[in-house]
Amino acid sequence: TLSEFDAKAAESGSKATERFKSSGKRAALEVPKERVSLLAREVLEAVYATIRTHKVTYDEYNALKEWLIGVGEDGEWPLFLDVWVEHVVEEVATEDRKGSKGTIEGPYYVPDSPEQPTPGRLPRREDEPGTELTWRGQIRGLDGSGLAGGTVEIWHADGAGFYSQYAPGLPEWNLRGTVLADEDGNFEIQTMRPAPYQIPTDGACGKLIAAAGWHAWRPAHIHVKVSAPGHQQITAQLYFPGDAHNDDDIASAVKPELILDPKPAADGAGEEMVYDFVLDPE
Ligand code: MBD
Ligand code: FE
Repeated sequence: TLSEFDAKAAESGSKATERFKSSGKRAALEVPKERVSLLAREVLEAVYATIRTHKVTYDEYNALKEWLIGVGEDGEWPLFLDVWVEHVVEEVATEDRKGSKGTIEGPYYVPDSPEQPTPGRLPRREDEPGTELTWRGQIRGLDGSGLAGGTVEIWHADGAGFYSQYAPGLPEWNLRGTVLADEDGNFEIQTMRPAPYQIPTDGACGKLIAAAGWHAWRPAHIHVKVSAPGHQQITAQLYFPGDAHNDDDIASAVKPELILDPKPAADGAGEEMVYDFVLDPE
């Protein structure tokens, strides 16, 4: 039977699918015929090699067919791709970057979150559970100078592991906001420490995880998109030291440079941390 958590989590897949379809991302590029042919052929050759090496049976082929149908029915293509494929796309896309490390975007970004002044606070419920977290940082260029006009879009799960707009019952912009940095690139934002995140266990991705004997966890993380005029945007996630899943993230998205160093807040309320971003020029 499904726990309340699983039942809620299952909705997130179809929402992520609908959002991707209306995001315009897919229409951004017409992939040339030669490129499609090359890539499709190589992926298929890798599948043939696996079938031959491991003598895949008809029963296994039909299990795969059923499972792939289920990924679509459950709306979990964004989840599947972002958990098991995006990290390599991100690695290749950013290999020439000289500034700060980034990592995958994942399936739960929502553009145009409400703007927050600095110092500011992410939108949240009055009784938002968890530990207060204050993040101070600066957006700089490669030469070390603070960048004017910068923004930090932030989104993260709540203390129970739920993302607003993907789990029911949360205010629309809960724990999502766009922080406006000052003219020197400095920003300060208050939020709550997120919980570790378990990907939905009741959909096709969960079935794969259970059938393979894997776990479904991502370490607690804060998503960000850092921008400044004339500079390349960085998409990243920030992690907390000591999380049990920093070393075995199901989405393979943790990098040592992205692990925070939070300290008890000087004024006594929760924790505080400093984390800066260095952006490459466009
Ligand atoms: C998440 O919160 C996430 O960040 C990723 C990459 C995949 C599933 C859920
Ligand atoms: Fe996430």
